[in-house]
Amino acid sequence: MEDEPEATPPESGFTLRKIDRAKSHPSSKPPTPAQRVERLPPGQHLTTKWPVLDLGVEPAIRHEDWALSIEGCSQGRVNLAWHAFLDLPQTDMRSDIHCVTAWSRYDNEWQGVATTTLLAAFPPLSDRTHVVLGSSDGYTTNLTLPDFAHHQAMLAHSWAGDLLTREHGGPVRAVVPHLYLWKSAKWLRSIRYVTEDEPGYWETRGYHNRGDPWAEERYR
Ligand SMILES: Nc1nc2c(c(=O)[nH]1)N[C@H]1C(S)=C(S)[C@@H](COP(=O)(O)O)O[C@H]1N2
Ligand SMILES: [Mo]
Repeated sequence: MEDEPEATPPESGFTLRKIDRAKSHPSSKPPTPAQRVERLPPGQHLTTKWPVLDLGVEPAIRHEDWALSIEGCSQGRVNLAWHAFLDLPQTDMRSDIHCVTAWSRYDNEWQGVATTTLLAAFPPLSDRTHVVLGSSDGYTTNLTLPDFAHHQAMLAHSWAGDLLTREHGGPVRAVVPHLYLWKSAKWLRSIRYVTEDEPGYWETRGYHNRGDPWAEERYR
């Protein structure tokens, strides 16, 4: 056995073609303006863990005991039990989440009911402009009707194929990924379609009323 390192073989037609392709490949050129579009909102850093943030009260709710109250819809007031909720058309969605405390997490896979599905099944009365989400821990958060109806917004019961854990808001939580995560109410128990804006828990404690991460709407 020789101890000499192997000599690099001479270029062949094959390696020359690969070298040409490498030189002309788009990723070796500076990004075009469209490619420069950022996925991470300003001031955020990426995490692969999923931190738990809440008021410290984590209600334990059995799925068979869970129900969602919907107020201000054309049916009046509706109480939707777990099985009735599962009977609504189900949606899988993948979204990035952005917490105001500056972590973001990409590619969360949610299963549940899209808010557009809920809005179609239980349409708000025509004078309703805002939505207030209420949770079993006493938490509330407010949204405009268009933000609630965003194409990525949903009421999720599962994450990555498993039922949501209690700490992340199971049985059902809101997921409104185009806004900071405090808008995504965990342990969701009521949805009120209302006629004027009603700032919620954090919105009355110094947080921004809307919370668009791309505009860094963190605080008032
Ligand atoms: N019911 C309820 N929902 C809540 C909260 C809360 O305290 N109670 N905290 C909000 C905040 S500030 C954040 S950042 C996210 C955190 O969700 P996670 O614990 O699943 O990461 O939940 C939001 N939804
Ligand atoms: Mo938060």
